[in-house]
Amino acid sequence: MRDKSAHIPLDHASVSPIEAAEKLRAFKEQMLKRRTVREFDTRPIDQALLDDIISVAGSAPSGANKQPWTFCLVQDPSLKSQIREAAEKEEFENYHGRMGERWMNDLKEFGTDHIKEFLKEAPCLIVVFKRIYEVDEAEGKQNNYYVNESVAIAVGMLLTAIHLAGLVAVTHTPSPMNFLAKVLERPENERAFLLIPVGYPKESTLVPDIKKKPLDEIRIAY
Ligand code: IYR
Repeated sequence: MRDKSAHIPLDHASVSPIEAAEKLRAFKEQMLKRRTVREFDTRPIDQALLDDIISVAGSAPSGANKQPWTFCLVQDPSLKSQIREAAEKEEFENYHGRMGERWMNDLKEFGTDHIKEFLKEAPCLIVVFKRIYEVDEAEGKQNNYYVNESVAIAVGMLLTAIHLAGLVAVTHTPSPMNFLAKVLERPENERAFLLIPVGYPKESTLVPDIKKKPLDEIRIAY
C-alpha cells in the first residue's frame, strides 16, 4: 500500500522545447569538453566549491533513498602520501603481471603506469565509499539497496559538477582498494568505491586523442 501522506508538490520549472534545445546544446557542448586529467597544478580549491560539488552528488537518486555513500575529502599531505604509497604498491603489482598482456596493450594509448604522482599533486582527493549496510540500534545491520547503481549515479553527478566548476579529475581505480578504508579509518559498513583526485590542470597539459562513439553507435531506436 502506498502511503502518500508525506508527499509534497513537485517543484518543477517547465521548459519550452526551444529553450530545452538551446539549454541542452550548450550543456552538451560543455560536457563534451570533459576529459580525464592526470596532471594537476598544486593550486588549492575553494572549500565552498568542494562542498557544493559533494552536495550535487548527494542529490542523486538511490535505492529507497538510503543515500548509501560517504565522500571523504582528503587534503592533508600526510594522508595523501599514505594513500599514494599504498596505491603505488598495488599498482606496481598490477602493471607487473596482474593485469595481463591484453589489458596492458589497451592502456598503452593512455600512457599510465604504476607511478601515481597525481595523488600528491592534486590538492584534493575525493575518496568515495559505498555503504553496504546501516546499523540500526534496534534491528542491527540493515542492508542498503542497489548500492553500486546508486553510488555510480552519484559519482556521475559528482564528475559533472567538478567539470562545471572548472576543475578536472581522474577516476582512479587502484586495485584492490581496501587500503583506503584502513588509512581513512572508515567503519566496517563502508567499502571504497573510487578514488578521485580533483584540482586545476597543470599548464599545457596534454590528453590522449581519444574519440567518443558517435550517437548512431550508442543509440538504438525501436
Ligand atoms: N587501475 C590502474 C590501471 C588502469 C585501468 C584502466 I581500465 C584505466 O582506464 C586506466 C588505468 C591505474 O589506475 O593505473
